[in-house]
Amino acid sequence: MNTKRLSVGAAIVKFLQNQYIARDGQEHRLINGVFGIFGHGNVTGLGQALEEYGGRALPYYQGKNEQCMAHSATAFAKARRRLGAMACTSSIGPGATNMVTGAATATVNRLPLLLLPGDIFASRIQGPVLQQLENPLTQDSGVNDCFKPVSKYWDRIYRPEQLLTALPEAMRVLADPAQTGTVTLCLPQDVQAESFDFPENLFDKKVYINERASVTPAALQEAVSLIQAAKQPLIVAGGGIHYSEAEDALRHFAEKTGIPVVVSQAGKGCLLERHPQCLGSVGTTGNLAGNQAASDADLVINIGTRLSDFTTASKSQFQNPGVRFIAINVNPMDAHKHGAFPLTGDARAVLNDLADAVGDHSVSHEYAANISSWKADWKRVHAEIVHPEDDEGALYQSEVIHILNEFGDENSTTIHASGGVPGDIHKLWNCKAAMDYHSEYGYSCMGYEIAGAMGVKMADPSREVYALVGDGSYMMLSQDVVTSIQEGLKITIILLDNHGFQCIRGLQTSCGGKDFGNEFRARESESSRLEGEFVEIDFCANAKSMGAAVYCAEDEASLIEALTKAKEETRTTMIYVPIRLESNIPNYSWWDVPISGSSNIPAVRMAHQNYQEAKKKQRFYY
Ligand SMILES: Cc1ncc(C[n+]2csc(CCOP(=O)(O)OP(=O)(O)O)c2C)c(N)n1
Ligand SMILES: [Mg+2]
Repeated sequence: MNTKRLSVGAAIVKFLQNQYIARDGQEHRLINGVFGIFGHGNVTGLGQALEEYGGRALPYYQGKNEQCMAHSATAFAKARRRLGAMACTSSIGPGATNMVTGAATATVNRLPLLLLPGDIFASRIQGPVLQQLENPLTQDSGVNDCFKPVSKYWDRIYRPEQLLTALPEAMRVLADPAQTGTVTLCLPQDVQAESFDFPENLFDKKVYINERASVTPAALQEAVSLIQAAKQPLIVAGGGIHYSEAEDALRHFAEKTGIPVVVSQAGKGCLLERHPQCLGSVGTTGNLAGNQAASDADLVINIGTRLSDFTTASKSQFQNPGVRFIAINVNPMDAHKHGAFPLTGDARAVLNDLADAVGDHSVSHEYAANISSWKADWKRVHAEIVHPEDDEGALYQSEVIHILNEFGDENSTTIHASGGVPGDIHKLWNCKAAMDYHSEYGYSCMGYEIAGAMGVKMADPSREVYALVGDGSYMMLSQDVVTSIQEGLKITIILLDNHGFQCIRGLQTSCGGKDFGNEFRARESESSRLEGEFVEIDFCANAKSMGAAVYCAEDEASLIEALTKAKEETRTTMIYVPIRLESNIPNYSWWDVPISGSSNIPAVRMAHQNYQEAKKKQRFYY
């Protein structure tokens, strides 16, 4: 066996440079670069190896916060439809644990992310290294064990030769659409610098082939029987359709059968809202039409969705007493949810086969007429929301979303993740292209927006990328403005200032609670609560100090002007928009948020009663 003597760090770099993923005959690089922040736990190991061997084949991108690195990498993978990922290297201790939130974000969203946190010495002779957490029970434990529950594959490399089995496992999991998520390879700092005679074929080009698996004819036939028996079938389209590039297959199947389509957050854009059969968003943040269809449906075909509580309105959305489910999903866990008849396979492959198998079956004229009329109802309400009569004063968030929606085109992508934006935008946004809406709503992680926007721009530099971010989320993580300037990755940040965590305040007060702890107000001496004046935050100066171009917008005209100027800018730009504290969008569904039944506050007790009543609509499907 021919061997090559390399350090562990160098072997990892050389290995990653030769990993590919292929689908439909097209090859893509699996690992497209490494984000990193160095410390003693990686600078002389993997860091040195990246300097010596990385080059253009595995470029290094300097992070500013390890959590952000993971978010950028995750957004990159989402924008590449899982046909490409990034790695992140950190030092030991805090650098590593800063990535735990990012790891969970990727795994929850079923997106590939490779983490290479530094780890404490394998040899242990030097005693507790700086930043080591000691455990009196065992020395075989450390902070990197925190990655286990948030990873789809986790390993710690105590000896160089363990790479021979760990690296292929890591790649297999990253490249597998049913398994993918965060892969964590913990790298003790001494092992990173150790040398070994690695077999040369470890560095051969390797292609992981993403086969489009379908299901048996018998399974298709069973699904067809369920479809033929249904009077009001409905498709719930999720992100898996994007990952499978199955948008055309979905449209074809829907048009052939007349079955309407509603979309989860990740499923936005699978069928554009302008299509007569697309009823838009469903569930807790669903719109009038989508939720009407979902409430009545007697057969729900879930495609590429993990059925989060927002999609199912905490299992209260599907109210037809006889409702049955079919699920098309690469992931068996998702395919079996809600007692569905499972079609475990690739969305495009299964949809195409199902379209053939279903023959010329189509929904009734009566149902088709209902679909059109629900859609028309929502169109009217949508217009009222985005053009409010009461247009004095600051813009509503709904107006900002609509103006951006109108301004953008097929080549722009808008990113959102947390705060009040996801609920509003899920209802209001009319997609112009499959990938113009990027939602991280699996983990709804504050701080994802700016880092994520940068990842999307890296994945496709030709796109105009917008981050819709609340003032709270901006304060949590905004330092990647600097990274975006450093890398020449222009993004446009739209900062929605409403003086605080307003969507949570809205939830609090709608549940009978008193206004408490959510707004950015000064502490008042008398009540000793945060009830004083709003604290003044100069967000424009903040963004400017990091190198961004900055515009302010207060009304429709100035927002359109700012968006026009921002589009002409070549560097990262922030548009600061003060918005109203309150929302003008009605709710068409429910979300399970428990409320105390023994509070002394009458409004809370009343809200508890309403909660108990609403909970009766919660169903168990098996
Ligand atoms: C990391 C993280 N911490 C806490 C939360 C809970 N949370 C959800 S929305 C929100 C408030 C967000 O404030 P802001 O970004 O200003 O948006 P707004 O609610 O004002 O629309 C909080 C604290 C979260 N989603 N993520
Ligand atoms: Mg806010």
